[in-house]
Amino acid sequence: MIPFFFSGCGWRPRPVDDDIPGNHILASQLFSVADAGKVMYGHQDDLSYGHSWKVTDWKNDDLERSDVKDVSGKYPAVLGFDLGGIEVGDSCNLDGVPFGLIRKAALTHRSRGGVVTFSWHLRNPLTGGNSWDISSNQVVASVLEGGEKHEEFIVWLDRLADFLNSLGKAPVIFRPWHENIGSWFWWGGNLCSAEQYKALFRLTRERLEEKGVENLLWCYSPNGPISKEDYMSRYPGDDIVDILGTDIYEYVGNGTIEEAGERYVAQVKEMLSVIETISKEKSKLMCLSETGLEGLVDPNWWTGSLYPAIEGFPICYVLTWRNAHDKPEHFYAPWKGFVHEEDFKVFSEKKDIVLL
Ligand code: BMA
Repeated sequence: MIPFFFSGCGWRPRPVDDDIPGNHILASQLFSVADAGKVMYGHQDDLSYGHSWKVTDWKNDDLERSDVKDVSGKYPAVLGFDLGGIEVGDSCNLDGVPFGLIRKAALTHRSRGGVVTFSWHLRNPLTGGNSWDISSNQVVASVLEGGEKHEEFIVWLDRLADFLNSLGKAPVIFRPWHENIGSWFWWGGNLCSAEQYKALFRLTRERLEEKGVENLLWCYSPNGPISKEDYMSRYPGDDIVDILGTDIYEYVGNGTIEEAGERYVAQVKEMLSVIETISKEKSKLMCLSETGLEGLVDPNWWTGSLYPAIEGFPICYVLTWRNAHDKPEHFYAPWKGFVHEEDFKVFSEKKDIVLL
């Protein structure tokens, strides 16, 4: 938990000794961004692949390619990666990205002045399936103390800890157990009790810290929009969470693109208003941890939906999801040659949007 004090112009980390921990520096960086009324733009997997390319020889690659940079001339300020697969000792994550590349990209991005965030779509320890395997509602129970998979799960956490420790002093935002009010992951709303969920989050933080992982900012990111009551119903605790986030996507469904855009703007505003209230009460950072419109089917999505949805909220960053290189329709950020180029450029040049 990072101690904070109110400086008059915003919440900032308390001054600490000469040897300031990396996560305090990162928190300070994020608070300064939000205090200045700015929002960092982020993109998942940005340096490892894009819409129609991927890094193949990562050890000899300077990681200078980025779909966002191809379009705007700048890297995203925030870079997201997923650690799903690290728990079982795989060499690549669930989307085929080598963990060596993830480490190199994270360190490269940090050295360029950017911020790194990790999500974790880990396997299902009870069934052997993936994160989306919700065939049992006993999975969370099984990994908690006294559960049949507890010991094995500790090994999973230790493998995660080894990877995080291999980043040295580079601080990152860690965002496990996300979208936990819905019921599509094995840690979801109908798959465990609130107490079990909170215990899972606490176990994760405590075990990582026991293994010497102290350079993280921990983000809680339920799916939105939900009420304040629902958001707080599974909140793991002020000593566990550093950043309040939420994941909200735009879906077109059976209606028109215009209706989807209006619905999305209303939902994001509603959710960010709820989180803003909590963040003020608790002196916590806030962000829009995942968002997007798959395939960007609205040509004005950046200036017509995303920007109006987040404008004026003190979020330190917004992250759009990945541009899959092997699924042509599965993309959430612009790429060179796509109709969105111009609209994204206008968005990226707004005075309150930060790229690198
Ligand atoms: C999902 C999709 C999947 C991917 C997963 C983890 O939203 O993009 O294809 O495997 O995230 O990155």
